[in-house]
Amino acid sequence: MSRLRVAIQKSGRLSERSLEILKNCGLKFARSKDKLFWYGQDFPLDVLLVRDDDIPRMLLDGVCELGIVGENIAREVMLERNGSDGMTCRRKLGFGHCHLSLAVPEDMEISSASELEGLRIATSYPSLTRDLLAKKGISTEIVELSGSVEIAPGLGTAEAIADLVSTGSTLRANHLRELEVLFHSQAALYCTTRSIDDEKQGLLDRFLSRIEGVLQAAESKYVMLHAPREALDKITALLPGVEHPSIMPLEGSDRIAIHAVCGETVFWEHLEALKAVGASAILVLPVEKMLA
Ligand code: PRT
Ligand code: ZN
Repeated sequence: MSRLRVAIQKSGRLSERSLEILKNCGLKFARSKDKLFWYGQDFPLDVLLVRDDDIPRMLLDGVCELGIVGENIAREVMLERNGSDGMTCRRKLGFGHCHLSLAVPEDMEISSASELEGLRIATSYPSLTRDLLAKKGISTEIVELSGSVEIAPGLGTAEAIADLVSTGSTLRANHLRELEVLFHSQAALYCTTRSIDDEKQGLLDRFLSRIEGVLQAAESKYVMLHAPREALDKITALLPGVEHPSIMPLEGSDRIAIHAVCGETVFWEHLEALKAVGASAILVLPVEKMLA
């Protein structure tokens, strides 16, 4: 019988959330002694726990059919391998947000990326940086470093850097200033584009539909409220991400009950606006599972 393989980061910023998504898909695993391979017990999907940098290459080499990795790394490897053949991004996952930014020493008198023309840029993302700068018509010398990129200007190995930033505190601690964001990144689910047999394809479709359900449920809220019948249109328009709510009459009242799954974040402002058009008894509940 066919089995699928998904590669996720073994230990690092993406590990916990990647595993949480798999567990929320209802998957249970038997862990191997070396903890690098987890066997899926009630769904034929096994997990490979590896360094994040290895995930795109494993997908491209056909070692696994699925992988959860930062778009920054996936794009870098895809460009290294001359394009995106072999893997495709199926779904952004809404965590691991960061951006690849150009940064320069605080005291460097420069206001735009174009002024970096001909200078040296240190980065761990040489292909991505070269590609993004080329798209802006800027040609620079790329100095590839595997880590501690932020110390390169201080050491004199480069005039500027292109590195991942989330809070900006690493840049500040190294007296660097963010000049321009080149690329926004988050964790994403990548899928092989190699042809797989029908049985595997069936498993893949089932898994993708579960993941979609998990992610949609995480983004959704179930809203229940009472309202005057004539306010139905206004209420529907105010419920974020809702087109067709369920309507129920209330015994012995001219008011109705409205239930709806809101596909977008429900803020206090939404509830206040609903109340202002006559809604009462408003309840907002989390959604645990969804299957379209
Ligand atoms: O061992 P392995 O190779 O698997 O892990 P790793 O150390 O290479 O990766 P890890 O766990 O640090 O990051 C995994 C992924 O998380 C990255 O590929 C990004 O997609 C995402 N991510 C999100 C980040 C950051 N935020 C981030 N801030 N990756 C790295 N950083 C680093 C950045 O390189 C810089 O050194 O954090 C520093 C900047 O952070 P701030 O908050 O000071 O701006
Ligand atoms: Zn890594």
